[in-house]
Amino acid sequence: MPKSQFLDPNVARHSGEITFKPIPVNQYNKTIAQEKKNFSTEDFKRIYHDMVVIREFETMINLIKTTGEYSGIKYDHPGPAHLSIGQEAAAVGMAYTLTVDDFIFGSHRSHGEILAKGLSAIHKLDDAQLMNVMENFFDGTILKIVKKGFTGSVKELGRRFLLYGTLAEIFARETGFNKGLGGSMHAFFTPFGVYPNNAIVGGSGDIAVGAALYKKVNSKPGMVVANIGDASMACGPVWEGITFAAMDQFEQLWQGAMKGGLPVIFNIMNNLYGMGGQTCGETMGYGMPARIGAGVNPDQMHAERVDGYNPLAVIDAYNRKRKIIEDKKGPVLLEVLTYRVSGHSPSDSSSYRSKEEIEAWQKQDCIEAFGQELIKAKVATQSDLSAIWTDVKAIIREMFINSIDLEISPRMDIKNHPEQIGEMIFSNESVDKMEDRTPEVNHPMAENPRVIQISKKERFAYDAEGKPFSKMKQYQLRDGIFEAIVDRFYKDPTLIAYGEDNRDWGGAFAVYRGLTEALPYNRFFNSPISEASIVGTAIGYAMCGGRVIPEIMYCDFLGRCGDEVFNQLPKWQAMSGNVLKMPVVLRVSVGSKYGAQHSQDWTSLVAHIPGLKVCFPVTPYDAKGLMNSALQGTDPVVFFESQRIYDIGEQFHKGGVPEGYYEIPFGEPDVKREGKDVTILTIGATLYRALEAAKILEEKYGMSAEVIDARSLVPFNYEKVIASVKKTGRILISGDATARGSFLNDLARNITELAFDYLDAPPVVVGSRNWITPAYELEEAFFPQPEWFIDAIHEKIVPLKGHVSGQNFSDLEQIRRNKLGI
Ligand SMILES: Cc1ncc(C[n+]2csc(CCOP(=O)(O)OP(=O)(O)O)c2C)c(N)n1
Ligand SMILES: [Mg+2]
Repeated sequence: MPKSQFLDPNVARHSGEITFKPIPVNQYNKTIAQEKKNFSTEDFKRIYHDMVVIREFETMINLIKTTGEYSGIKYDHPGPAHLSIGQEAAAVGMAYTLTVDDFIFGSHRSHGEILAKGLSAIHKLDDAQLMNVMENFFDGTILKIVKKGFTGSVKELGRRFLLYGTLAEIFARETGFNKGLGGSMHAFFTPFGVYPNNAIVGGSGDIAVGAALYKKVNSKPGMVVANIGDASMACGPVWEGITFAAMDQFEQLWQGAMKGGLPVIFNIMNNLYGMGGQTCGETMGYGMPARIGAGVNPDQMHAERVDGYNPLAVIDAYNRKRKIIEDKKGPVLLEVLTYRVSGHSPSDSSSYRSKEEIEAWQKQDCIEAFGQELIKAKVATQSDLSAIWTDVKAIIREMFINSIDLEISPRMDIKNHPEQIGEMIFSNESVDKMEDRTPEVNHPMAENPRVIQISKKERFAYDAEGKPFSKMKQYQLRDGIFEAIVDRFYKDPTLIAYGEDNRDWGGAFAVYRGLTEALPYNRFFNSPISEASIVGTAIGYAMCGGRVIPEIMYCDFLGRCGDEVFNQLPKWQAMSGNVLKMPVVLRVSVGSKYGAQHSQDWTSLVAHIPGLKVCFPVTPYDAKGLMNSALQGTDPVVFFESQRIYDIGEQFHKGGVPEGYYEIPFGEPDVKREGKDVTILTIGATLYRALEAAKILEEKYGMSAEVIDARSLVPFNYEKVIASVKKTGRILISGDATARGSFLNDLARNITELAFDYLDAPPVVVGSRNWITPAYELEEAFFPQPEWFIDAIHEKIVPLKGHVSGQNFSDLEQIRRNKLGI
């Protein structure tokens, strides 16, 4: 139902002031003696142990990077290593209370967080559950390695499993947690609640929010922690993630069990530095990151700074913050103060900070200080602590030896299986629904006003005499997209859709009209104007097991979610070692009429990125069939639509657009008009101008053109195009993308190579000019027009008798334009 929230001018215009509550700073002040009632001796020792594991693990890698050996064993690790020596208490404190159902996301400096969360999960899982995880992960491959010759407990086995899997991943072994395709900066292990770490700093800022959205919408237990660096607090995705997480609608519009805030904690690991930039005093203005909470919402995100040099202070904060999350009062902002004693990376000469400063922090070392407190409180003796160190060093040494042995821990055998990485780029699955339960909807589909309205439309554009029905009567392209989407909403309970002005407005171009009536807020809602978080949250949502349709209103706005579209959406399936799936259908509308920043066709840009499927259907039949395929799959799809033709009827598929479900496979171009003298291959709405050109060619020059609609860009099957070229010997390729560096050129190159023997002339590309898109009234000078096709054929392929070109397609002009870069 449309919302009804009256905005009263008398209230809005009332004078007053905004007040802020104090934000707590390092207020924890309990002693170990006081904490004895909350922690057993074993608990205290476990905290110490977990910190020692991280310290020794990072020290090992530091030694390998700086001296080429550890514990007398030589090894060369050319890859990255962003270590967190000094930050152990912050990591262990963060992870200690988390359950296996709680997920953490992080960044490049996450070894400590992976180990802390992994150890916490191993402690919480019972033996049977833990064995089950280990036996089932990659068919027990890692378990077999760490079990060999080992006779200890299941928990001990778990610890070996965690250390080995992480280390093998860092060293790019196929036996690592992500088959060696993630590496140091991206390693993760979802069965322990460790979710992707991001080398694009701040990248987890919106992805983690999507994971929290998944938990909320699908009623899954647990919360999500986004571990973000203090310097990355400046990054767009972090701010956009916070904005998204703090939307009023969760409290004010979402209903029933869905009402209330997102279960997410932004955990700012404040080690006071970026690489070398000092966040307090130089590169940021917040003084303390916790301050930011004050500006976000009236709850001030329940922000506070806690002392991350004391693990108990962090644990105390997490116990309090969990209550807030369970009360559905999230999001929470927690600043955990810490210090990185190690360099940003092992090559760091620490030119940006003084020796005195490092030494001052080392004097208060979190592990040393905690150990002394344990001894003072008689919880442990020095020899207890020494025994922990001895034990940890021994296991790390053993796992190190195993992980560098090429027999035990081989790399991916790319020589013998050269396509192995290629095969991991897409999951190519066909899945009706991501979970088996009844989808939540407001009414039966047949009662939906849009569905009823569409049922009265003509599903083919022309009547029996070939006369077109009126626009209002025709089943339109937007109806095709709607039908596929609404069908999936009634099939897949995990499916959600959102974007700017999606709900009451019906989407900026009325594709979604009717969905507001059909779906509750928790399945269909308006997002903030925040393209990064629209896509980023969708990525997090899909990673956790849901299916999602984010929407970007204008293609030009893709730049605003560049990182999400270029680095996140396409890469995580392969980077995870195929642990993750990515069923995200990103709808992108290509504009026209609105000038330079609202009319760009960026299909080429997206097609360039490995890991994305890309399509651009331009008929109602194709739009419905391809959307059905996209929504049946488990791969990320960028689904382009054109604002020129949302209202176009079906002119090609005889019998009209079927009412029932059907799929059009990705990658299959479609012959929209048969011909024998020249092939015209188009991408997007250019099809209709190519058909006009074909008509002119026929009528004026007696030339019969075959027009092929690419429909998909990635994947793309060339066979049908080659078959056409075999017949015609000529091909012109066109689309609305600016020609330079375009997918059009890619098509031309491949066709040249694949059909060279059949071509009478090189393939000709007719794209848009390499300019800004001008105002609507001047668009004809920019986008390919029907006459341009004729001119290009005349000048570059075969002279047309009596034709005088309007456009200059001569070689000289081509050289001139390229010289000028236009
Ligand atoms: C988007 C992006 N910009 C820059 C970098 C290079 N870089 C890697 S780590 C880092 C500093 C990050 O500082 P912070 O967020 O405080 O995390 P810390 O390194 O202190 O753990 C920078 C600039 C990057 N990886 N990603
Ligand atoms: Mg930092």
